[in-house]
Amino acid sequence: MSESFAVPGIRSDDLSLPEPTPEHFRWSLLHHLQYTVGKSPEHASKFDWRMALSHAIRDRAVNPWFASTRRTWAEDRKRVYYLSMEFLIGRLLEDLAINLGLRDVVVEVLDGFGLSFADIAEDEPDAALGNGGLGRLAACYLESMATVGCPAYGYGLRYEHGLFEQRFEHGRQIETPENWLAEGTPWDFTRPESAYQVGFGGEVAEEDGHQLWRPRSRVLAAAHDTPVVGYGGRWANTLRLWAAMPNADLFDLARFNSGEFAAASEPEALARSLSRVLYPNDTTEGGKELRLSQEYFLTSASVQDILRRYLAAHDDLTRLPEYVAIQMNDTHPAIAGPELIRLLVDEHGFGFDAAVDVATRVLGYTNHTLLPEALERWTVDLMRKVLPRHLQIIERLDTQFVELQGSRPDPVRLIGGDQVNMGDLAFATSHRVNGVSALHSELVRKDLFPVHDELHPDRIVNITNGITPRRWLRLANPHLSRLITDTIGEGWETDLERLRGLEQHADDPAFQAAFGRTKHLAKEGFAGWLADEHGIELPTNALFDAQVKRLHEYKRQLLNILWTIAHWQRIKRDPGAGWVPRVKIFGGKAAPSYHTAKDIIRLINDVGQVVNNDPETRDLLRVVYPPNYGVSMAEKLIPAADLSEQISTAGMEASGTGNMKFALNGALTIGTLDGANIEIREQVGPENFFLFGLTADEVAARRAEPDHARAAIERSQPLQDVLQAIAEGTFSPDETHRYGGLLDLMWNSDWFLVASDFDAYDAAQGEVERAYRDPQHWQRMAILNVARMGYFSSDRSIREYMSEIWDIAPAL
Ligand code: 26V
Repeated sequence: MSESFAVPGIRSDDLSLPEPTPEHFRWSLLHHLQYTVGKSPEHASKFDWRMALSHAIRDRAVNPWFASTRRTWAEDRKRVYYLSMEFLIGRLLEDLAINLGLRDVVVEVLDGFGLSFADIAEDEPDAALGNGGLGRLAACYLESMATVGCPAYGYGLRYEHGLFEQRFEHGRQIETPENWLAEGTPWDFTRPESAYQVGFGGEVAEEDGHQLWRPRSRVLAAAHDTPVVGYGGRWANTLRLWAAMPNADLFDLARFNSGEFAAASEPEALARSLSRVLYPNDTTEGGKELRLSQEYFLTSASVQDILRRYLAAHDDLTRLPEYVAIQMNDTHPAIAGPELIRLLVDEHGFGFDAAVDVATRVLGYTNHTLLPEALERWTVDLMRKVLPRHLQIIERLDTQFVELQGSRPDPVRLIGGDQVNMGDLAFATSHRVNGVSALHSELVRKDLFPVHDELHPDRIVNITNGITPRRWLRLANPHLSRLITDTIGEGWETDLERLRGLEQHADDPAFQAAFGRTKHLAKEGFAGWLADEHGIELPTNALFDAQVKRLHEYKRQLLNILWTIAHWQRIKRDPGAGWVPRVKIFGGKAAPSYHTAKDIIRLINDVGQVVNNDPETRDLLRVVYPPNYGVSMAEKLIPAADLSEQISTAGMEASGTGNMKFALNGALTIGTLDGANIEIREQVGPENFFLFGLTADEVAARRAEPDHARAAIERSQPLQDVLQAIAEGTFSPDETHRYGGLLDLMWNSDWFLVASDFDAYDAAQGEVERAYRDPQHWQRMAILNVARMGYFSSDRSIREYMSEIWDIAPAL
């Protein structure tokens, strides 16, 4: 904490900027170019202009930000703190320009200089501080909290390196480090005064009846704040990211001066490693000390900051739940329960039970997956080594939890055998636990936490995920956005249910044609980008069929590529059968150590090699896999897609949010009854959705059948032909047995039921073909999809969190 030099009497309101007229904005841009970036217009590069422009726009975020913060303090409002190891933000320049209502002015001013806004925006690296769905959800929720006026802070880590970059070499995934901070970021404000010590290791001593934790080492958490401005600029919140900083005493100057440079810097490097890199796995491998340390680093700094802010205005910590809600994004910050209890007991004189009561009423936990391998568990030994005091607290919570279960023979344990179960811990220390779609929440109740649910029947609630329509429609799809506004007027951006107004135009041939033109423009945009960036030419008259998401067996990219092979074989057998030309688009990264997922990537690329170079089928079928899928690629691709592949094994995709982005942009879904697909289908109407596949119950039953894989393959001639072609090396002529591993999985285990669902998927793809041949029919279905997607705005999700979990009223 640094000493206050506050100057009373000068009010920040007096410093407000003049109206953002083109004249003023032009001045501001040139001013920042010259005095912030230090370049003259004659010598500026694209980067220089981007930095100047970002600063000119950021200036405009400051006043709403201050005003919101002041109001929250003045009205002593409850705040929500969203703790997440991931925030997959993407780019911010255009997002802020749109939300602040500056986009048109910016374009005009840049035009005046002969500069293109799109070009400059494209220069910004993505902030890829997340793996996939969970991280992107956190980013959408931040934006919605600012839009609906929910006083909130996002807390995360300021990773120096975000999610790795993906390249392909001979079809194989190669990972290279991501470096978004290399050129610096214009968005954040460094807050050296908001820094906290986070302790690790050491031991717990008893001192007159009290437990005292003496950590072995301490790392400094330094705050970096980015303003998050809601649509219309009426409210702004803070995303506070912690950077790990070595304490000054860690650097051994004497050693350095005597020439031992590396050794002198080692403890420093170790401290910094806490925020060095985002873990690229989206499932735990267990026993990773650095990962646990990162989680505690985020959690401890955030909880300290939260208590400091509360105590600046209050003194009674028993009333914390009236002013503070902490949401845990999955179990990654689940050490928040023990940490809060520790601070209340060890530093604020609470009794254990009173501390547990306060913590539980403050905390909420969102579960994002049922996959057993993704449920975090830490060994007791590791916990003792890194967080000995927290282990004591968890042990006591475990004892109480077992007592609560009375005489139950095989009680659920927070510590089972030699492992701490973070899901059970998060449940036990939260007043609400939510799943992220209706089906998922049901399975959380029945399969994951049945005993907890029996003990606390009101604790589990469902909050179906949502997406922000500002980024995923207004920003990503300007042509469709304009058509929507021209048709139903303004206001849909913050009241997405208004899209219903499009329903009445679904049968109007003129509107269908206009709608079709927006899709075509988006396809040309994506195709142009693909040609410029990757030298791949696409026929834009073809059906664009897209599956983009992390590579995972349960998401079944394998099913998609196997069907693609079957389709190719059929075209070759009967090239004149009037096939609908298709482009199969894949995108997504595999965890570096996930070998099966990497084999699937390679197979897709190998199939592309053969299919795209086959003169017989080239005009009818393409397979493209642009590398390094992320938020920015999604913004270009999703508006261009006709068909959205949401084909996970039923019961395994918690929700999905890509499914929502595609449907909102007028792609039709081919999908299983899984996650939010079920609710999307209900909303858009079953006749406007291509459904196939086993249900979650049927999946469980099928898995119990011995040899289900072999039996299913033997029932399907097309699938046999596909597997045989792969086995013969059709797609790997230089290495016939390259896919032996995948084939073995298909024949002998097939946990994800690719074979069992193959024929149903094939039939649904046949339906797609038939529907696409009738453009008016297709257009009508697509329009109805857009019109009925209002429910999936993240504003709706956030309002539900506010009323059902956080008990916060909107400030707007
Ligand atoms: C786990 C771990 C474990 C350690 C290494 C890093 C890491 C990163 C992420 C995860 C959990 C992944 C869970 C996840 O992303 N779930 C997705 O959440 C989306 C938002 O709710 C949802 O739409 C997807 O269906 C779900 O898969």
